[in-house]
Amino acid sequence: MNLNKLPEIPWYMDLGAKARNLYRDCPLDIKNEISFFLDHGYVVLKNSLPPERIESARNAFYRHKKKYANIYARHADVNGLQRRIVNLHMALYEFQDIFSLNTRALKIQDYLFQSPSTCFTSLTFESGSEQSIHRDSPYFTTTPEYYYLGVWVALERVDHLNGALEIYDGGHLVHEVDRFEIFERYYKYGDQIDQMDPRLWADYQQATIESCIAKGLEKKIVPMEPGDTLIWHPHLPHGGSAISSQGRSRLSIVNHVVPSGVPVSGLNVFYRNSNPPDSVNYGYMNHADRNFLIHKNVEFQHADPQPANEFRN
Ligand SMILES: O=C(O)CCC(=O)C(=O)O
Ligand SMILES: [Fe+2]
Repeated sequence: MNLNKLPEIPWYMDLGAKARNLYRDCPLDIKNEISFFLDHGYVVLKNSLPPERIESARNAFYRHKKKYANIYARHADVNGLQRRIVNLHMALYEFQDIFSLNTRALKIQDYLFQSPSTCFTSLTFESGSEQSIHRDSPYFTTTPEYYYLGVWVALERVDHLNGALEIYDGGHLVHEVDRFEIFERYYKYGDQIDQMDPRLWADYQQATIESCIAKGLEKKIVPMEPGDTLIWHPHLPHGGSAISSQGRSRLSIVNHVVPSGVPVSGLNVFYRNSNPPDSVNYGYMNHADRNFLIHKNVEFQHADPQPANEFRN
C-alpha cells in the first residue's frame, strides 16, 4: 500500500478550524458521535452490538476456557480470572465478529481514518486491567503518527465495582509532551536502547498526566453495558480503574485498529531513535469484509504462545 495516500497528520489531530471544517462533510447519522469524539477524546456507542452477538462471544470464551483449562490455569489470577490475553480473536471467530460486524463503530472508524479500519491486535480481559493512566503511543507508534484508535467492547456490565475504563476527559487535546527531552535523560541518539525500557514509558506517561492536571482535567470512569463500544482517540490518556469488588469479572475485548498498510512500531521510532519504516511486511486476512493483521499465536500476557490455528474451540 502506498503510505503517501494518507495525509501526514490525521485530520482529527487538528485542534481547530480545519478539523471542524472537514467534519462538516460527516454523514449525518454519525455526526453527533464524531463531534463528541473531537471534544472529549472518546465516544461511547450504546448497544452497538446486539445481545445475541455478545452472548455468542461470551459463550465462545467460556467454552474455550474450559477446553484449554490447563493452559488458562497457568495465567489465572487468584480469582481464576485472566488479565490479558493477546490476539485471542485469531482463534475465536466470534471475537472476529465483534470487530467485523460492529457496523456503527466501523463507520466512525472509517470516517476518522478516511480509509477502511483494520484490526491490528486485540486484548481480552476477563478481569479489570487496573492499568495506570497512559497514552498508548510509545508502544503503538504508527507511520504516519497517530493513525490509531482503541475500540473497546463490553461483554458484560462494567462499573467501578469491576474496574471500568478511566480517562482524562479532553486529555487528547493536551499537547504532546517533550518526549525528546525524556529520551535524552537516559540515552544519546543512536544508542542501542532497551525496546521495553520502563523509564521511557513511565516518564512519558508521568509528564502527560502532569499536563492534564495542570490543565484542570479530571479523571472519570466510564460505566458501560454489554454491547456498548467505546472508541478512544490516539492521544486519549486512559487506563483501568481500581476494582472495588475483587473477584468480580469484567469480560471485555479491545481492538487496536489502524488503516490497512500502516506500520506500527515501538519506543525506538516513538523517540525517533530509528527512522520510521516506509512499508510493512504484515500479512492480512479477511473476516466478514474486514481486514485483520495475521498473528500466528495467541499469547497470555505476551508470553506462552499458542498457535492460533490449533487453539480453537
Ligand atoms: O481494558 C483496559 O482496562 C485498558 C486497556 C488498554 O489500556 C489498552 O488496550 O490500550
Ligand atoms: Fe492502553
